Amino acid sequence: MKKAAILIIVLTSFLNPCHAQINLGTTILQNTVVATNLNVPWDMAYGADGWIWFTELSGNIKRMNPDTYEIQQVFAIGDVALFGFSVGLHSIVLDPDFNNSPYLYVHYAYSTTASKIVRYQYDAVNNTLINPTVILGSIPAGVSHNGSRMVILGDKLFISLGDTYSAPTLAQNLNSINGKVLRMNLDGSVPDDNPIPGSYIWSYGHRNPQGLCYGNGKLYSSEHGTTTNDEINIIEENRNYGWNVVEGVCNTAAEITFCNANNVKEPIWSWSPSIAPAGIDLYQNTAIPEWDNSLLVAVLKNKELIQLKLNDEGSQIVEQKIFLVNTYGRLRDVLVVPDGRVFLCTSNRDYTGTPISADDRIIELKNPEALGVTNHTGETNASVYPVPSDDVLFVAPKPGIAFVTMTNTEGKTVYDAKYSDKVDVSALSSGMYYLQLLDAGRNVVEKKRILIK
Ligand SMILES: [Ca+2]
Ligand SMILES: [Ca+2]
Ligand SMILES: [Ca+2]
Repeated sequence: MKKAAILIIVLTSFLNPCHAQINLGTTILQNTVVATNLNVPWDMAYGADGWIWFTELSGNIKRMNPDTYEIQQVFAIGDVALFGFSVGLHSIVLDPDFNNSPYLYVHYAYSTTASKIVRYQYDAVNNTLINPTVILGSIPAGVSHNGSRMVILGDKLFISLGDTYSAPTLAQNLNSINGKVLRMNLDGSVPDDNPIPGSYIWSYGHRNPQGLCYGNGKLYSSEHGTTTNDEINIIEENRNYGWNVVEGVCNTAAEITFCNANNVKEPIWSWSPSIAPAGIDLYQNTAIPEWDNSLLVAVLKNKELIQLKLNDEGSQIVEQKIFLVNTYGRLRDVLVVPDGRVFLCTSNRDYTGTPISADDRIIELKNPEALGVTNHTGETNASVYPVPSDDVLFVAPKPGIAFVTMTNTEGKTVYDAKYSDKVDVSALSSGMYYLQLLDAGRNVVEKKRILIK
């Protein structure tokens, strides 16, 4: 082999992002491309069935086994409209009790002027989706700024919707559902206890919120600004988030007047110039200790992953760190799975991306040293196991641990007892929980997100 050829091979393998790492100081994360040749994966959601479900812009609904990385095409939606700045099939969310209540919800455009939220039932026998039911139809859509992310809390579905791009004043119009975060019952009806009687509106004054996640008792959202003032917000009931009058914080004379008159809620973080933040997720796991209690943000325009470290209450951002700049291209979504691994999806085949031949991709980030992370041979060195569990959870003894507590995703304590190596979880409904190990003074020593089957 010629020297030049060897040099090219050496350089290629050196530059190959498949083997990239992120050095966090103590923890060294291993990055692995685990899926290739996808077409604008838009939203990823972890299911109680243990699979990572995701959408592709053109209408595909797929799921990936997070241990073997096998991908299954579950369904293709037939009436997705593809137009504008990458409008098509957007968000997906699964019923938290998916194993007993096998429903999922998707949001997509079905014409160049309208989108809808459709519920499907999962047919596990045939591994397909059946019984589509329109939960909310005729949502005005634009060539851009259609949101969207969804979160289910208890028996309520939240969705973030944009201002449709061409009509920014809709965000302040309480007769329009655009530029809003909506809250609805799972059958699409308006909850009796919404702030405006008969209206889906939960919060308003949003431009294009493309990120939504829940934790710390809070609903967090990312939002695209104009050329400045991309935002991270904490979504509160019946609050005005300013757009199209206020951008970022209330700091000009006109903004201050408007903010005082309209009880405007300012962002907890903003970026200027804009970076185009998309999907977000909350990292609450000791598998990557440096990231514990942080928002992770997938960034499109600046092609990076951002960590926003939160204070203990989750009410403020205390530090920003930026990773993977120009490593995988545009990032559309980020997903934290219960064992503490993080998955990213690229958006390089969208209207403005510059794809490589392997695009689009899903990338796994993991701490190989972490407890509780199953390795590729299927062995586990977990301190809490089995995960998922449906009966008894074993908690390995650890010095100084006096109490074990568990809370559900809404922050309600469902288990609180003196330490024992066995926690009976048979009475808990399936879904995501936080398990905390406390010392004698009830200080949290370790916290894990776990899944009950
Ligand atoms: Ca997601
Ligand atoms: Ca705002
Ligand atoms: Ca401002």
